[in-house]
Amino acid sequence: DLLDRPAPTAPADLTLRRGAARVLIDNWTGASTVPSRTLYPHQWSWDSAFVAIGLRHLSVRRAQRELESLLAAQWADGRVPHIVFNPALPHDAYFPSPDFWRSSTEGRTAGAPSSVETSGIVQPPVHALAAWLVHRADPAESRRRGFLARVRPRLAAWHDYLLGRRDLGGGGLAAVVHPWEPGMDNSPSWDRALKRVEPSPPDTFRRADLDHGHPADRPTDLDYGRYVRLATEYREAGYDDRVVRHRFAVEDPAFNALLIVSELALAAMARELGLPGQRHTERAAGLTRALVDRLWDEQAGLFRVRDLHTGAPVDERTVSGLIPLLVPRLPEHIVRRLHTTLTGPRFSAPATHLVPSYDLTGHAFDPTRYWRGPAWFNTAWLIERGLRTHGFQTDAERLRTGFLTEAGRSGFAEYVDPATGAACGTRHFSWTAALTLDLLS
Ligand code: 9YW
Repeated sequence: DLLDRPAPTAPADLTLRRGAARVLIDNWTGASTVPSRTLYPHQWSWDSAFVAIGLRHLSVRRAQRELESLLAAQWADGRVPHIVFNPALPHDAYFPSPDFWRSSTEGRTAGAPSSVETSGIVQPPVHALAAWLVHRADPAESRRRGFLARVRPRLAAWHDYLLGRRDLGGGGLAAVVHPWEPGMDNSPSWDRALKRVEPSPPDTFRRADLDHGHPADRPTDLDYGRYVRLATEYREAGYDDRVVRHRFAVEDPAFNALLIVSELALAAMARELGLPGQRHTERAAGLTRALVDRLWDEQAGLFRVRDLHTGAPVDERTVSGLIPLLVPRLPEHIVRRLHTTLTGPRFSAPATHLVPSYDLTGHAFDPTRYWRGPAWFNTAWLIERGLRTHGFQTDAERLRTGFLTEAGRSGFAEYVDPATGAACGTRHFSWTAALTLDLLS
């Protein structure tokens, strides 16, 4: 089964395992896991998917709950919101807060739930992959609780939303409409498109992230002004994709690669449930063709973001362009080129063996500022899986070892300097811990 990684051979590190489990226990709220008690105190969408992938090694029940609680906040149009707010927290615990998004009132036409407050944008679709891996961890328990039967229709509606309302380019890929959606907020890939956006004045919002994060590790005030403007415009259009003219609209390689792998997971779920799954296999094939046709850059040796306003590829090299290595049926020459790029001077960091979020030789490279250079653990996990999918066992093993070393040394940091492993962002970060557990298992 291509969706499963073979069991690693190295002996598990008990101290690391205990440390990682401690993070997940501390960050569990009763129905889901917060990415960080301080910096991100609510439920985040793709974080929950990565967390479930790790939690399944501690408690399959909790891993199921993690995904079920997120999916319970799904909108009627199929979107899975990027944040589900904890009503017990004060509004200034995080910005933008529920009174900024106003989902239950402003999102009514788009089908936002009335019983819970959420954001109005989305994050990468890792969820079906996560649900399938959670099922596989204990199929008997999953069947007993009817886990797949309950989550599968919601996951299918989620993908329908992405491939329906969000195919803004009309080429068969899902578009993202806010830099928070691909999960890589301040990636240099968005810089040019964001120049078209007039920032909201700084005195119209208060950045709660700076109460807990170092300004040099975080996006700038100018970035935030633009994030706020785009989210405000979406809200003012009722989050209705049929009405709004998205000022920012791009096709992101990682987002779409995750959609492909998650479509394959839906096909596997359908088979398991004795339902027809052909639709999902065909979709995965169509998406793979569209990904290659629209985003592959032969000369650069990686996938590029496409800006739907200019119709042109964005001239930046980021980790997002390497993540499609995850896709099982990628043309062989593309697999080879991706491997060369990954092991070449732009993306190989010999001291940590991790993968920087941005080209080490690029004009905007910054080793500590969020998605403009630091190495993240979720992207390392995805690339490790991609390397295994295509038989690069030695490279995968090196990345796995680097991951485990740096995750432990950094106290499960949010991200690290790729050259030194120095911890950046918050510590005790959930997906770093969860994916550590997964790579140890
Ligand atoms: C923010 C929670 C989220 C991640 C994103 C990451 C960051 C939120 O934190 O975004 O405040 O900027 O970029 O990928 O899901 O961990």
